[in-house]
Amino acid sequence: MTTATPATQNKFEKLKSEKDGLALKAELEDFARIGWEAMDETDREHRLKWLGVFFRPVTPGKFMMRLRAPSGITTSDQLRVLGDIIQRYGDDGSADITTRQSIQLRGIRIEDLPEIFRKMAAVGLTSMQSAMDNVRNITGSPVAGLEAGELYDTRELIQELQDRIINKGDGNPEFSNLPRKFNIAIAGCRDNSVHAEINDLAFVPAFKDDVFGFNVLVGGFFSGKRCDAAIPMNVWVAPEEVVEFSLSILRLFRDNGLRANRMKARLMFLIDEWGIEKFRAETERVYGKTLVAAAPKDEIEWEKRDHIGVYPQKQTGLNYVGLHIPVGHLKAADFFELARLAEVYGSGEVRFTVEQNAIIPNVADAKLPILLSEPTLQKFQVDPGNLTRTVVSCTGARFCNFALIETKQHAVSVIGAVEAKVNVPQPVRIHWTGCPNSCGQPQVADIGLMGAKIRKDGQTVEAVDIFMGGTVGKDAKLGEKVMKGVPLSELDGVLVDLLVEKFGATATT
Ligand code: SRM
Ligand code: SF4
Repeated sequence: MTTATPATQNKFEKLKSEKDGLALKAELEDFARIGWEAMDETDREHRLKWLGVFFRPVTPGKFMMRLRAPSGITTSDQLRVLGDIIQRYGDDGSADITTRQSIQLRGIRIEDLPEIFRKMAAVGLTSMQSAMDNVRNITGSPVAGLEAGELYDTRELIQELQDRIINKGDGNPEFSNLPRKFNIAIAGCRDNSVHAEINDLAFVPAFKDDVFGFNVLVGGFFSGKRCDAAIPMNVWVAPEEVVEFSLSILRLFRDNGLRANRMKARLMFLIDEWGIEKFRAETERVYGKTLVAAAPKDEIEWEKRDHIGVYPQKQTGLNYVGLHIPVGHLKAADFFELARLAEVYGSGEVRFTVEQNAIIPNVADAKLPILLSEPTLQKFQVDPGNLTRTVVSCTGARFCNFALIETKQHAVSVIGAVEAKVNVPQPVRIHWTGCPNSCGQPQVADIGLMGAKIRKDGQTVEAVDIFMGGTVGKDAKLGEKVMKGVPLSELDGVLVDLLVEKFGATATT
């Protein structure tokens, strides 16, 4: 492992070398007993994240918990447990669907953690290694196994890879000290529903000599200082090789990734230093098998879909129903209601998307009209307006101390105001992110809004930088900053103008 000498270690390398975050698993009962204020500060503010538990400086004592939901899949039993966990916190208890198809819970009290972990384990939920220098939720098509046009059902592959990385939720010290966070996506669909290009390691469907497999992309990432799309590695792997191949890349990154400067510790910086040829050769060495060259073309050939609405499945007589969840925000009652709908109308499963929405699969034709007439579908709509349906937003200032602006509430109010002023002929994807870390992925949006602070009339005010030109699906491309420092108070007017000029919007009468 390339480690800096203690004198040159940054704060995070130091805290990792002093004690593995996974060690906190054995200390939860103690923390519950002594309370958050008496905890060691480094354990509380950093190492707890190895268990997926985040101290929130904005709401001290009310922790956030980031779960894992491979391919975004959950069951009604799991949703009820999640609702139950946050319900006891009243107004403090809430949750959000994340831009990696997972769920974050809010309001968590440290004294409840042992019981929360027991309840989650009983229904197969885990938050293990979902943050800090670990592998994040592995994304996959949210309609894997459901849609006729898919090339490969990636669900088992993604679950198996997660199980190996985090030892089925028990935690795995083999992968608990990476140089930095690591994102993996596996696409078996034709529309790149996972945003392959913004992951450190991505698999996209490709046929090699008529055999199905995946071309491999590496190094995609966003950060406050640099954003890059993933680049082809010139490797093709068969489905049965994906897990071992991924573990080899993780081992290579763990042992060789740059660690001195956290701003330069993502996988792309190692690729920069070595060049892609050496990176490939070193992967081959760790993998222990000759790597096959990439297939000449991949099979991503559709526009990216948002999965909102009613769609027939490949299983005759069944449909999946995509519900729009405004900015992905959920309360306890919403979890209970989603669980009920999934059980009454579907197969008890609910899936989450990277657009922070929910899908109820396996709804029989005969049950569709009754589901569509449920009052909840007024709130979680199947046919929202062309702007509302595509809004994505990161957490923002309400809970995130990096945020330069509040995001989710502004997203709802600004987009509502704009939608009242113009008719937009097609969906326009608008992504909000509270700071340059880009958790809300403004670079993949038609219009990306990144929080900023500016001086106006002698006052500091909330503003956004505007990104445009992000394309998704086939030939995905990152958008770029086109305007700086638009005050939030002027944003709806600026958006109306952009929508009219660039997206064919017309004024409502
Ligand atoms: Fe993120 C840090 C929230 C997806 C890039 N991100 C954070 C922290 C943990 C900062 C903090 O401690 O407050 C945020 C927690 C706020 C909170 O209370 O919720 C946070 N990131 C999120 C989520 C919840 C945004 C959302 O509303 O959906 C997403 C959780 C995904 C998940 O389920 O694991 C989330 N973050 C992303 C993405 C998008 C993606 O993965 O597709 C990115 C850009 C892609 C990437 O990572 O390459 C992203 N987050 C960052 C970064 C910049 C990373 C870097 O290399 O510098 C940070 C800052 C850091 O890690 O130092 C960050
Ligand atoms: Fe927080 Fe910034 Fe990420 Fe938004 S983009 S969740 S404000 S770190």
